This record gives sequence, structure tokens and C-alpha cells, in this order.
Amino acid sequence: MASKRRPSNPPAKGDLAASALAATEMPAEGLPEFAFLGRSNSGKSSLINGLVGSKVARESQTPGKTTRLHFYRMSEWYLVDLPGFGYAKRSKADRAFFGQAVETYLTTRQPLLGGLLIQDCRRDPEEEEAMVVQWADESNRFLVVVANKMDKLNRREQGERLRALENAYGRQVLMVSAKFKEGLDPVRSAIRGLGLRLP
Ligand SMILES: Nc1nc2c(ncn2[C@@H]2O[C@H](COP(=O)(O)OP(=O)(O)OP(=O)(O)O)[C@@H](O)[C@H]2O)c(=O)[nH]1
Ligand SMILES: [Mg+2]
Repeated sequence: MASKRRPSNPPAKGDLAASALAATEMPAEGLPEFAFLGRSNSGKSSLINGLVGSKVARESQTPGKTTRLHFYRMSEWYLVDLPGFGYAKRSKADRAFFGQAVETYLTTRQPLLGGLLIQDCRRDPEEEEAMVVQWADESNRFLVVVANKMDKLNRREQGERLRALENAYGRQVLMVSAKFKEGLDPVRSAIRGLGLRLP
């Protein structure tokens, strides 16, 4: 019978390499990392799956499901799915802890090149999104801003929301539908521009 064991060196693209809260649980090889940030339910995991081309990240039916930092092994880098911020139903103590794990990761993690901030295109950026932009500016890290769920709007509304969001962020915003895999090429190009290979 064929062995079910997959070769572990190197792991297949998109393999979950670590599910971590503390730095000691994170990959230690020092490979570049690129993080997906955004409010809970904004579509981080769905976008990751769309970009990687297979179902690697777990998509939630219940918001706030991604509670740890998930490290997915890509070719010579790690894609990091972060717990969503702004999820109100969790206890205060938990929220502080998850918030703390993400904050420590963002501010101290050496191999972190930058991130992708994803938000629902129907919403305006709020304090959390502003904090992510500030983090990227202050720590000199690359940031791509993505507005997801464009399939919820008609073409005219899409144009209006794109203008409003680019105005609010003062930078380029990429409109996508993670669900229908629309608008993903510019997102891929931005990530590849960092020298990170995608399938
Ligand atoms: N209509 C539509 N729904 C989407 C899209 N992207 C994601 N969703 C839905 O939104 C919900 C949340 O998606 P996830 O990818 O799990 O969101 P997440 O940001 O990873 O959420 P957390 O892990 O809880 O932080 C799921 O029900 C998805 O099916 C999209 O482009 N269009
Ligand atoms: Mg998720």
C-alpha cells in the first residue's frame, strides 16, 4: 500500500507549518514572511485560498475562528494568516491576548516583510485599519490594501467604493472578490514584487 506520509523536506506548498501564539512556536529558519491582516470575517482565509489555488486556510462560518497565527509554507517563504481583529464576542481577556500576540508579532518579527490588509469594500476603514497603515509606515514594511466582497456591489457601486476607499486610505486599493476569484492578479503581482513566489 502506498505510504500516506508526505515528504517533509521541503513541505508541499501551502502546508500548515505552525499554528502559533508565542514566538517559540513560530518557524525558526528565518524565511521571509508575509502576513494577512484584517477584521474578522473580512475574507483573509478566503483570499489566501484564492491566491494559493487550493484550500489551505480554514474559512469561517463563525467569525473569529482563526485564533492563532497560522504559518503556511510557500516556496521559500511563509504566508501568515493572522487572527481577525475587531471581533466583539470573545471575552475581554481573550481579545487582549490575541491582540497582544498579533501586536508582538507585527512589531518584533524579524523575517516579516510586510502584509496585506483586507477589508469589506462596503465598509469604511476604522481605527484598526488605520493602526495597520500606521504600523506599516512606521516599521517601513510593505502594505497592500485590498477591498474584498466586490461581488456584493454592482459595477457603479464598485467604482464609487473604490474612489471612497482610496481617498480614505490615501493609497492604492485593490478591489477583489475572494469568493469568485476576481481581481486577484494585481494582488499576486504585488506579492510577487516582493520576490515571493506564488503557485
Ligand atoms: N460574497 C462574498 N463572501 C465572501 C468573500 N470572501 C469571503 N467571504 C465570506 O465571508 C466569510 C468570512 O470569510 P473568511 O475567509 O473566513 O474570513 P476571515 O477574515 O478569514 O475571518 P476570521 O478567520 O474569522 O478572521 C465566509 O463566510 C466567506 O465565505 C467574497 O469575496 N464575497
Ligand atoms: Mg480566517
